[in-house]
Amino acid sequence: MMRQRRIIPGVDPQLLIKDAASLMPAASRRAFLRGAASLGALTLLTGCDIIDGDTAEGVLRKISAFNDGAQAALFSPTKLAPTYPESAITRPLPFNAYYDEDDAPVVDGNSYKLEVAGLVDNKKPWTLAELHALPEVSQITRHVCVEGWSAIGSWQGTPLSEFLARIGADTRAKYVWFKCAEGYTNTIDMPTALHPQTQMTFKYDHKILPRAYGFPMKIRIPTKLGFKNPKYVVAMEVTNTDRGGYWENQGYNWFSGL
Ligand SMILES: Nc1nc2c(c(=O)[nH]1)N[C@H]1C(S)=C(S)[C@@H](COP(=O)(O)O)O[C@H]1N2
Ligand SMILES: [Mo]
Repeated sequence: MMRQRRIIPGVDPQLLIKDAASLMPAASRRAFLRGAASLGALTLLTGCDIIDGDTAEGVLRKISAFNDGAQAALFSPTKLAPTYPESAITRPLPFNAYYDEDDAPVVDGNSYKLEVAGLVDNKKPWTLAELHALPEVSQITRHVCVEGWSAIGSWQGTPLSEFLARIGADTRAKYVWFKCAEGYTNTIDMPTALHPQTQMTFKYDHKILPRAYGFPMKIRIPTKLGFKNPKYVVAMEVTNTDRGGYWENQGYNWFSGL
């Protein structure tokens, strides 16, 4: 069970999801049910935080007012996730993990080395100074947690595709697997790894990534639910073997796209 459970009081999330799906236009419904038919995905679809004062009826009303084309696009693996202006950033961005914030790993940036393994030409580990010298891009996107909350944040780093090119990764491989300082793990598919918005992130809101958000490095994937965004990443492996992940191994939908 995740640490925070935020649902509409008195409402069974599974029933709400079922009702919401039945109201969706056909194309959106198929994509929704194929992907993460979760409170998190509903949150993104309704464009509001369904835990913040919304009623089940309100959510269902918004769903029934959908524009089919626009909503179907949200689930496409090739489309870009929506981006937002600075003024839309949620302050503060919530912390989330399977433990309390005080128990978040403390990684020493001076001795940190990112281990690189698997189907790559160059397995040399990367120091933080070397990683910080990579070209920087920025995104303001919505982070959607499967538990039914979302928040808009500002992340800076280098496209993961850029890093994979530099280490000579075999991009015909099926997966990239990540290992985190406290033991959390996560596998993503290669198309997601190469998606233009998938970012190897070193900064939050233009400042060095705070401990809460994954210092020294996290993978930011705005097209995936929050749990597919590993924080405190210490190793990555390019592989043809699906090694699963912390939540995936406990039954969460593997793809978990938005
Ligand atoms: N290493 C690690 N990464 C993790 C988690 C975790 O427990 N450990 N939790 C995931 C979940 S469920 C969410 S919603 C996001 C929260 O990221 P944030 O604290 O930056 O908002 O981190 C994801 N990545
Ligand atoms: Mo999450």
